[in-house]
Amino acid sequence: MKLFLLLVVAGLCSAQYNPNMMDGKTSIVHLFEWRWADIAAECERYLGPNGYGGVQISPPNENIVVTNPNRPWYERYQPVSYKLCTRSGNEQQFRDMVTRCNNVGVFIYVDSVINHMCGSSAGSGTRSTCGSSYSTGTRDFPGVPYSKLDFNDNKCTTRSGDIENYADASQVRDCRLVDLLDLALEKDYVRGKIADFMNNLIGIGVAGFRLDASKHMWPGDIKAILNRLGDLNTKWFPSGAKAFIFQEVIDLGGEAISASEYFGNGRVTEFKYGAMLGNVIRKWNGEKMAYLKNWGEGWGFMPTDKALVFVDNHDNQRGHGAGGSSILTFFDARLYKMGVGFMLAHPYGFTRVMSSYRWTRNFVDGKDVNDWIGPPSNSDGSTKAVTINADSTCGNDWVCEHRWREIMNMVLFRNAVDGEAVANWWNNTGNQIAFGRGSKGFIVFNNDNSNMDVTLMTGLPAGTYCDVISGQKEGTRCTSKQISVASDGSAHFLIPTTAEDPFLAIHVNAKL
Ligand code: ZXY
Ligand code: CA
Repeated sequence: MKLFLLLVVAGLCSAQYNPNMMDGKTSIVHLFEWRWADIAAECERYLGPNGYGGVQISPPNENIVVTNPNRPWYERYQPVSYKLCTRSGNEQQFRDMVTRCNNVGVFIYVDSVINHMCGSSAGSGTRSTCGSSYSTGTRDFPGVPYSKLDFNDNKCTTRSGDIENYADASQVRDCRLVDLLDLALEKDYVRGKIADFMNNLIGIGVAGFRLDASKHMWPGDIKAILNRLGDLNTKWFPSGAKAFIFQEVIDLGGEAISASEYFGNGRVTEFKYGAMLGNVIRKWNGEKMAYLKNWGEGWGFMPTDKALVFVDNHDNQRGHGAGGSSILTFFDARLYKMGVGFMLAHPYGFTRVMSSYRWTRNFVDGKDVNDWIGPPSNSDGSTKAVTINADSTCGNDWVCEHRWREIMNMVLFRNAVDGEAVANWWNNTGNQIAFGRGSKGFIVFNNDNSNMDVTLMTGLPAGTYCDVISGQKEGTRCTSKQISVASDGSAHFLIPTTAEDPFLAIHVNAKL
C-alpha cells in the first residue's frame, strides 16, 4: 500500500505545471517564426530587461518545404526529421540562442510536433529544410529513422485514413489529422525517438515544451514519453527540475475529447479564454465587461493552475481555428491592447503574449484567403531578420506586439502583483470596470461610449503613481498621466471614451 501511494504521488508529481521561470517573472511571449539569431538578440536587448520570463519558439526540427502555396507558416507543422534545422536556423544557432537567453534569465519553450510527420500527399524527395529525404508512400523517414511500422495506418478505422468525425475519440487519436502521417505513439521505438529528440533539447538547456496537437494523442502515450525525459540542465536550473509542459488541446466543448483528460501531464491551453474575452471586449452576444467579475473558473474555464491562457495564438489570429471572428489580434490594435491588458492584470492562468508578423488580409466570403502566408521572407525563401527601429518598434513586417508600451508595461504590472488576489472590484452596469491586486496594483477600463469620471478605492498606499498605459515612470517623473492615491487609498480616474487607450493602470513599482 505504501509503495502504491508513493507511485501515485510520484505519478502526479511528474506533471509539470511550473514554468521554471526566474523569481518574479510571470509571462512568456510566442516569437512566432522568428530566427534563432533574432531571438537571442531580443532576449539580451529587450526581453530580459523588460520582465519577460520566457519565449515559445516555433518548431526547431526539420520540416517539409511546401511550395504550393509558397512556404506557408504551417509547413513547420510537418516534420521530416528531428534535426535542428529550419528556416529559423541551424543547430549551432539554436544552441547559441538557448545559451544566451538562459544567461539573461529568459527561458526557451519548444513547440513540439510529435503527433505526426508530414502529409501523406507530400510524395517523396529531399525537399525539406535540411535536405533529409522522405517517402510518404512507403512511410520512410530515414532522417529519424521511421518506417511503415511506426505509423497508425493499421489502427485507424476510417475509410479515408483521416479523422472524419471529431465525436469519435479513437479516430481523433489514431487517424490522420488532415492527411498528416500519424505516429504510433504506443510503440516503444517511437516513444524512444521522440524522447531522444526532447532530451537533446533539454540537454541544450530548454525549460519546457508546448505539445502541438495534443488532442490527437492519447494522454497515456504523452505520459509515457514524459516519463522518459531527464531533468533540466543544472547549468541554469535547480537539480531535479522537470520540463514545463503545456498541451495544445482545442476544447470549446461539443467534442468527444476534453481538456481535463490532459491535466495529469501538465498545463493545457484554455481556448475558451480568448474566444470569450473577444466577445466581451467587442460587446458581441450581449456581453459586457461588468460580467468579468467572476472571470476564470466562474466562466466554465479549467482550474487556474492548469490553464495556459492567451488572447490570440498563431492559428486563431488568422480567423480560423478556435474562436473564429471574435478573437482579438493586432489588426484591432485598440481593442487588442485592452484584451491583453485585462489578461495580464487578472490572476487567472499562466499567460502567453503573442508576437506576430503582418500579412495582407483578403477576405473572400468572410474567409481570409491569405491565412496561409508564411513569415516575412526573401526571394530565396529565407526568413527576414527582425530589425529594430529608432522608436523601438520592429521593421520588416514584424509586428512585435510584445514591445507595444501598453503590453510590455502590463507584463511588468503582472510581475509586480504576482501572488495577490483580485481586490476592490468595481463596475458600473456596462463596460466600465476596475480592480486591484491586493495592495500592489490597480487597473481601470472604460469600454463604454461615455466618459468615465469616478473616485474609487484602490487599496494602494498613498502617493503619486505613473499610469503605465499612457506612459511609465522614468527616473523621478512620469512620462504621461499620473494618479494620486489619497491616504484612505482612494483615487480619482478620468477616462474619456475617445482616449487612445481607454484604460489606465498603476502599480507599486511605478510609484514616484
Ligand atoms: N491548416 C489549414 C491548411 C493546412 C494547415 C487547414 O485548413 N487545416 C484543416 C483544419 C485542421 O487544422 C489543424 C489542426 O492542427 C494542426 C494542423 C491542422 C496541427 C498541426 C498541423 C496542422 O491543419 O496542419 O501540427 C487543428 C487541430 C484541432 C483543432 C483545430 C485545428 O480543433 O484539433 C491549418 C493549420 C492549423 O489550419 C494549425 C497548425 C498548427 C497548430 C495549430 C493549428 O499548432 O494549432
Ligand atoms: Ca495521433
